[in-house]
Amino acid sequence: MTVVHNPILPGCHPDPTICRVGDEFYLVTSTFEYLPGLPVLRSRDLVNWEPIGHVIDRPGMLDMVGMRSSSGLYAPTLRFHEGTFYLVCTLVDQNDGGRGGNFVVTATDPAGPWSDPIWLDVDGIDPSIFFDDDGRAWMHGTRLAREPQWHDQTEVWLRELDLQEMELIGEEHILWRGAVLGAVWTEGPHLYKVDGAYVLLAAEGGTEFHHAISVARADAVTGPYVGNKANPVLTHRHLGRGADIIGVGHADLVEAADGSWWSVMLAMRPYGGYHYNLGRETFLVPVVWEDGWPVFAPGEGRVPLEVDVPFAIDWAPGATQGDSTGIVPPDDPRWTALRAVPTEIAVSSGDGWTLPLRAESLAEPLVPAFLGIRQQHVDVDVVVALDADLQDGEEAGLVVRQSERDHVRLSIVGGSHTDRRVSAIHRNGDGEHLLGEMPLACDATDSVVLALRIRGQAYELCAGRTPQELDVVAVADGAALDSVATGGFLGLWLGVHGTSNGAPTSTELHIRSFEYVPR
Ligand code: 6LW
Repeated sequence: MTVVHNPILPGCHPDPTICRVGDEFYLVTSTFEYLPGLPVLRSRDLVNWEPIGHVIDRPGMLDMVGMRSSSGLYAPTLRFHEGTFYLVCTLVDQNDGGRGGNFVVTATDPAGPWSDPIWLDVDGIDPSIFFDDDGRAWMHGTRLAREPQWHDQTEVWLRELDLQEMELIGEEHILWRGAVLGAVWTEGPHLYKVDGAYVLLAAEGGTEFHHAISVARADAVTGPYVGNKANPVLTHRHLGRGADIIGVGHADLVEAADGSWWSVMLAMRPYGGYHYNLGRETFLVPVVWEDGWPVFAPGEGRVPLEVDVPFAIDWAPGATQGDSTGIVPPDDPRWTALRAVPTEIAVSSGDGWTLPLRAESLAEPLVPAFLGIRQQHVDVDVVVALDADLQDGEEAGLVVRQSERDHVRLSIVGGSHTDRRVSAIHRNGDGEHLLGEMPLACDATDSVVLALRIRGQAYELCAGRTPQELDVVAVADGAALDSVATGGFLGLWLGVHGTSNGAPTSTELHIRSFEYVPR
């Protein structure tokens, strides 16, 4: 018996989907505007997860340029059928630029390569796919209800998917509009067949404080679906904003080889007030079936901080699970870029990267010169050694990123030797505010060390010549950066950026090393 600590995937890992093939479980989460997108993790025991690849991992698979933050890759569903992995997902363009939509990709090896996306002619989000005993594939998902009486409400639709032509066929069925009267945003639906009955799991209440999991059942896949009297079967909304875990919802179910059932779901851990800078994280919860209905966390009724997993050998979480400390080398799967894969904009070099500056800035929904990883710990130090021979008007440095509108930069600015300095800037939608500044008494080609000392909501921004001689330039308020404060769906990313602010440039930023040290 091994005790596993929740969340199993700390940091921004929302909308988990899981399936099992033989002895192995596979899990994928949403990644929005970050690429590579949709990380695939493998586990033999539900406890230790090894990153094996990404579904969206090569240039040209998707065009996300221009899609603003919290657009991009939303909730996926992963399933396996007769030798093929199927992943269905939505590319959301919040600017409504006419791009995106629901797509399916396939692979024989979940580590990749995955096929190019095949677009499906259906609107809405959160697609899922269910294979019936007779081999028929049924797609379902959520979208705004069409009938006026359901104005502003979502509904779960179902249609058959022709696996040969990869297109939706036959009649559409509306399965579900939520369990609780007045509840909003029925979403994240998943269908299963358990003991001969069709079981529909869906989230409702919205992916924030009122999030909840409900379940309905039918004798035919097309319905009618009848809700469980115990709905919502799992939520933390009644525990109040002071609870250690909130926002429980968007769950998927899996049966282990020993016949036990488990659920992965998203939830948040607020701290420093009602803020969750780490974003929506992935949690594991045991499930039993009683009278044909799933019971989540039986006997407890809430997401436990510790879960006993009888078949787990050992609890030895890896880097993706937040158990790594020190230099993050270029081949570490935690690295992401914005709307491009890291190797499209940077070249690995020793322990770090060479990142050519780009004219695009962090304020635009384009492809800026940015490389970053998720903040996975409440208390963490990030130390980077950089050098860049910057020209006037250029800047390069550390970033705490929520979005184009909301981020904090600690940038080296000033091309000429004499006014070279480090500026701490908070961009909060309406404008930029200088948090602090410090002169840099060194040659333009000398290395500079920039550091973040994050302790709860205090983000101390430091600079100096060596990690041993750092001065505090400013302290940023993390509570202004999480999605409670800013809107959107994301946790914070910590990274490095460089921009010429619109001018042509040939400047290269050398990231000698990027250290991430949980405290
Ligand atoms: C996702 C929706 C949700 O599509 O948030 O928690 C949205 N649920 O199902 C973005 O992650």
